[in-house]
Amino acid sequence: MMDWDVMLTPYKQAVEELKIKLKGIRDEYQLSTKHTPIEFVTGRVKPISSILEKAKRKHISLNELEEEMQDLAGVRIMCQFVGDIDTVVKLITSRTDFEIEEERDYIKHEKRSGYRSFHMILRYPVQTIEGEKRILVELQIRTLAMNFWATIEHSLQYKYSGKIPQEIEDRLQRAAEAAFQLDEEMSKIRGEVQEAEQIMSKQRDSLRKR
Ligand code: 0O2
Repeated sequence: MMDWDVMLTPYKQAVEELKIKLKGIRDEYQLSTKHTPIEFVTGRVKPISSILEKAKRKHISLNELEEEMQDLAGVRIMCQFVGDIDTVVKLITSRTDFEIEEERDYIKHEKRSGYRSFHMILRYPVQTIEGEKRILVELQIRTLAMNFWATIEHSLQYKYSGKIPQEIEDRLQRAAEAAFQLDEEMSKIRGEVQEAEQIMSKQRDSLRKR
């Protein structure tokens, strides 16, 4: 018999530790004058019912769960702009407290559903009373617009038990395109505002020098 509490304890620990570390990055940015690439962070350990459902669907046996189900521990970072995702990926890559096992770029290569997000599989060391345990954690990095779409699509998947009617699926794909356009427009607006600010600050500097 699987003791879920014992098995999932290091995963809970990893999620809590990573949430604190990532919120720490956000706090550091907020104290500086720089734009914060992390808007907010969430995390969860996969509920047992979802683990069992996914194991069945993907033919994963319970004894290979820890290596084969890479999202038992899941942490999500939300960003304001698409460009922030790159900044976060670079920050994560430069860290020395875990390793990166895999990257999946569903932003460049969006899923058929319309899903967009950047996934990183981390090998994270948890200190347990039995010694160090190096577990897998799935980190999802996405914009607020990507998160809005994914959250609603996910709850519809649940509502329709994974069999969303074709007409709704088509509309969700169009909604994903609208979310993409929204991200593009927000980045453009931000770029133009920054440009205008730079021009104004240069003008102020030259007026001061006169
Ligand atoms: P949860 O906890 O309910 O979110 P698969 O599960 O077969 O799609 P795989 O190999 O496990 O794929 O890895 P993948 O696709 O890199 O990551 C799986 C997780 O990404 C999912 O977890 C979702 O959180 C998210 N995701 C992937 N595709 C979609 C999608 O089309 N729509 C939404 N809303 N989210 C997606 P789970 O397993 O669904 O678990």
